[in-house]
Parts: sequence; C-alpha cells; structure tokens
Amino acid sequence: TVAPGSIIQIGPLKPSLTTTLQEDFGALVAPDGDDLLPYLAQHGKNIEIVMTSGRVGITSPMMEAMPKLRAIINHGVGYEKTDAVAAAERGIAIANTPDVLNDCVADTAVGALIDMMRGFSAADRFVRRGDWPVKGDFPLTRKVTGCHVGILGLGRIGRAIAKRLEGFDVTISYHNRRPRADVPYAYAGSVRELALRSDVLMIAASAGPAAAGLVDREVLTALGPHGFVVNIARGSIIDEPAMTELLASGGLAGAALDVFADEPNIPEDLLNMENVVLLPHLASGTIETREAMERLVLDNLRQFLTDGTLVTPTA
Ligand code: 8YV
Repeated sequence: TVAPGSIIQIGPLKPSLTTTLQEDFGALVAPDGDDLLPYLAQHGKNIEIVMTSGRVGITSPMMEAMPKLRAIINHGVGYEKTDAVAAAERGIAIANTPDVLNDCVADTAVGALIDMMRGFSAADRFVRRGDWPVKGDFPLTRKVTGCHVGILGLGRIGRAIAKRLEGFDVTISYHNRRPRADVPYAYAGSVRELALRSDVLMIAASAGPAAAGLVDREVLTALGPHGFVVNIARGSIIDEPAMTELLASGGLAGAALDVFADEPNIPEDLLNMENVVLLPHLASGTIETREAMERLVLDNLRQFLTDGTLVTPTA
C-alpha cells in the first residue's frame, strides 16, 4: 500500500503511465512552470518518490521542498537535467531506463546517417515540389558503405550503432574517456583526433557537465567541409551556433539531428538547409520501446515500494 500523496509526477509522461500512476499509486501530478515550486512548498513534505523524464530536471531547491524524497525514477536513459550530485548528497536514489531503448536509438542513428549522406529527405522534398521533371536528376550524394564513422561515446547505445554499421563495412573509431578493452575498434585520444579521421562524427555520449560543448568549433572544423555530424544524444554536447554557421558556409557537409539545445525550438537557419536532416527527438519513440520503458519505470517503482531498491539504479 502506498500512502496517498507520497508519489508525484513532475513533467510530462506517457499518458498510459500517468493514468497508472494516478489510479494504482495515487500519484499527484505537479503543475509546471512557475507554479511548480510553490506547489512543492505546499505538498512536498510527504513526497517520497518522484516520477519524471529527461525533459525536466529535479533540482536541488525542488529536493529541498521534498525532505522525505528517497527516489527519482526517470522515464528515459538521459537524466542530465536532474542534479545527481545534490541527490547523492541527500541519499536520494535515481533510476533511469537503460538498454531497453538501445535498438531503436541505434536504428534511428543509422537511418538518419543514411538519410543525411544519401539525401533521402531532401530528395523526397524534391519529388514533392515537382522538381524532378523540371530539373532532371537529383544531385549526386555520398556513399555510406565503406565510409569512416567516429563514434563519440561507445557505451550501450554507441555499441549498438557500431554493430549495425559493421553491416555497411564502415571503418569505426571511437572516443571515450577511457579506451575499452572489449571492442575491435580504433581508439582516438581526443574528440578532435576522432573528427580528423572521420567522414561522420556520430554523437552517442551521455550528456552532463563533462560532455557539455565537447563538440566545439575546433572539433567541427577538424571534421571539415566533407564531414558530417549525427547527433542522437543531447543538443548540449555540440556547439549548435558554430555547427549551424559551418553548415551554412560549407564548413561542414551535412548533419542529422534528433536532439537540440532548446527543444522543441530549432535554430531558424537550420530549417532552410537541404543538407540537414531534422528529427523531433523521436529516437526511442516506437510503440515497442516506449512500452518497454514504461514497464521498466513501473518495475522500478514497485520494487522500490517493496524493498527500497531500484531495478536500474544509475549509481
Ligand atoms: C526521451 C531520451 O527522453 O531516453 C532518453 O534519454 O532522450 C528519450 O528516450 C523519452 O521521451 C523519455 O521520456
């Protein structure tokens, strides 16, 4: 049994998950924006578990308003907006949803890479505009098979991407904080070195303070006018204004982006570029994967209520 008012949803969640949380667990739903902190000041003292997603962050002042808070359960693998240091200091455990989304995020990464290099989305617009009979053949694109992809962040998702790219005879290098002993791919000692040797820089790193702005102007310049960038991780990892400028001036060949610095807002300049594939943060968004994420979120909640431990703790 759950004490009413001990669980709260902060930020939007899948509607079926919201319903389950309310009907089976008597969860509160926090208002958003400026109303959130006053609401927590009023209702926070009995809250023990927060249900949230990567779209919002659970900050230190929010934790302060919930003195009994013991767990934050995050729908999504990325939880970088939540203050994990403040949570650890307060003994608050965090769960996320790793692994269940690897396949769909990796499928998206590879699909977006092919779209970007072969120009499928741009060609679709070309056909729909009626350009084919008027302008003739679509301009030539770039070959995917055999190209060199540098993966920034060879974690669970990065490896799922690499496995798929092996089928395209792609040469794979990677950069991580530390080289891995369990992969056959070449390690690059820095992000810049990775960019220098790659046709495509694939961003699959987890976000957070260490990764913020890691793909800066220097790295993008090293990738060069024939280089492409794919980002299925987080917008904060890349210097978005520098990337936009280089894409516009021919300093980069193209980009495929599922994530942005200020979602759902996209830099205006990107909207008019034919060499850029723009996706609305859909990588994990299949019926199957979102159901698996929802199940894992609820498994974490039930286990925490039973024995105070999480199925997939982040630390
Ligand atoms: C979405 C994601 O955040 O898992 C992540 O980190 O970015 C995505 O799966 C999803 O909408 C989580 O609610």
